Amino acid sequence: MSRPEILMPGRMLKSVNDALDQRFTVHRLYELADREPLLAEVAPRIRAIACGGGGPIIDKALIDRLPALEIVANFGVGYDNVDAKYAATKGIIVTNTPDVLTEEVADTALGLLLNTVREFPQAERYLRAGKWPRGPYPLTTGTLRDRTVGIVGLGRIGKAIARRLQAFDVPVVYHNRSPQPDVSYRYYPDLITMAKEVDTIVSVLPGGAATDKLIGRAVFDALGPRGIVVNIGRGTVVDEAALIEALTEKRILGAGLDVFEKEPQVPEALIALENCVLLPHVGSASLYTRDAMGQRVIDNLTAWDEGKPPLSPVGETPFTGWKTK
Ligand code: 8YV
Repeated sequence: MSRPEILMPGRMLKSVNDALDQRFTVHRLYELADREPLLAEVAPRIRAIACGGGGPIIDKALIDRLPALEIVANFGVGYDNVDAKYAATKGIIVTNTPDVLTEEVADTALGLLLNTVREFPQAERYLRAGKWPRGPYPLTTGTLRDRTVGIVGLGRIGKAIARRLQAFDVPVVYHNRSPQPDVSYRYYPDLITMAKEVDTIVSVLPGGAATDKLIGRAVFDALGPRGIVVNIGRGTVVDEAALIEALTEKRILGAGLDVFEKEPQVPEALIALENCVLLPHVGSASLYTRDAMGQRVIDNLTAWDEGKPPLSPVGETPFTGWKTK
């Protein structure tokens, strides 16, 4: 029997490439200056896609070109790069990589929050610039000691962040579309109401139309001049232009961002600001965790190849059986 043919539109980890090559015929679009001839030739035979955030979008147009497609295995817990709703209408299963990155991303969130509040990157720049002998780094206005953190999007990662904050003795509340049954943190159905009552927001929300620019001017003004905003979810959730204004006018105290609206582009205006800490989307970016995420992609595709249920189908495409098996 011939090996199943799968499409890899963007670059993926070596471990993923090696494992997939052993089992499948992999067509790598990113290696080509013009992807069209190969895509046109292989499209009718493609039964799976292996992809990830930062690579080409798996949209309706691409899905429509692949009539034999059964599974889209995404590297990443977020899958705003895949039109999962449309895939569902075609009986295609989309999988992601939850759980294996939860603790890593929560670690990053705490690091980013501390760095933002206590200005550690700025203090380090001060030392490296040789300024310490001329006097100590100024005392920071911000501290975690008098803060209450409102988590926006209390899912698996949000809960791991909340657990860490509890260990830091920092009170936690949250805003979600619906309350979570397994936690005792105070729930706010309304984001602005929560923002008025806390001084710190950590967003873990996924991207997509439902969350687009949810955190904007109204939220910043509700937080007020002590306000800190940390975003570890998706950049599109924060209105970047409004954030730049709020930071420039000191209507909030600071921001810590691991994600941006148009990655890898980061607005110059943001880079120029001292009251924010900026990371190049490294929330899950350790070898340890990225390998585990890669293994999950491999496991989902292997399960499909063996006719078994996928390990982690996304909510839009619950598994009820494979299209052709
Ligand atoms: C990855 C992420 O950086 O899992 C996610 O949703 O944002 C990150 O862990 C991203 O998926 C890389 O492709």
